[in-house]
Amino acid sequence: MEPQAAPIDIDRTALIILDMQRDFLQPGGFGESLGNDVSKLQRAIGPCQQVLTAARKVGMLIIHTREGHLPDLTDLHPIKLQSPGSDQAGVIGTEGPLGRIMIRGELGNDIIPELYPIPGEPVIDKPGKGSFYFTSLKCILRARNISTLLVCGVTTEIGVNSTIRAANDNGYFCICIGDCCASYFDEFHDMALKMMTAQGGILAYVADSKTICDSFNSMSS
Ligand code: C5J
Repeated sequence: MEPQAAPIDIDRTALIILDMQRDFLQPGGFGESLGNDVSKLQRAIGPCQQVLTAARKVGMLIIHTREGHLPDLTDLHPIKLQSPGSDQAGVIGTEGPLGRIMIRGELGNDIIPELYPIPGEPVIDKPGKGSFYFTSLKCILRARNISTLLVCGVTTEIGVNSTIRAANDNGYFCICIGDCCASYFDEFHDMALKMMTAQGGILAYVADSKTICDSFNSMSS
């Protein structure tokens, strides 16, 4: 773990698996519509599955998120829809092979089968990149007295980074599970992790899935 080892208190820790949706990970979704190579995100699936299985075994709070919008687009602000000059201009809400892009209830908006939530695991639908923006996340964390977040998912530099920055400002200690995150851009993934751990872990600590699983497994054995 970087910058140093930190103990994990299962009762006060939540695992957040961020936006592991078809829209980002599979052909025909939002990510590909922006010209990205979605195969670059596949590498996070296996490690996420291992952490998810180990977290379920120790009974930790597990939260899944999905980025998406209401079918009538009333929660989509014009900046996000149009982003003047960006590749994403006008894409959200249009029909694609996985249904309407980034719209709640559509196939593409849902979580990939490999990491599908089971009953009892909260699923947070969020209109923004970060997980605190207009969601009930803080409420759920407070109700369970959570102080530490294990964060993983896609993409490292956008959804994961936005969530960790807001979590840090809200007083949560974050550990990002590096190999459970992925980006369409290798250099952004690497730099996003570096930015978190710089200056003694100014935003978060970073660990790999093996370290996290070993720590869970030692608790459950
Ligand atoms: C993006 C995200 N990349 N959750 N969202 O638009 O990373």
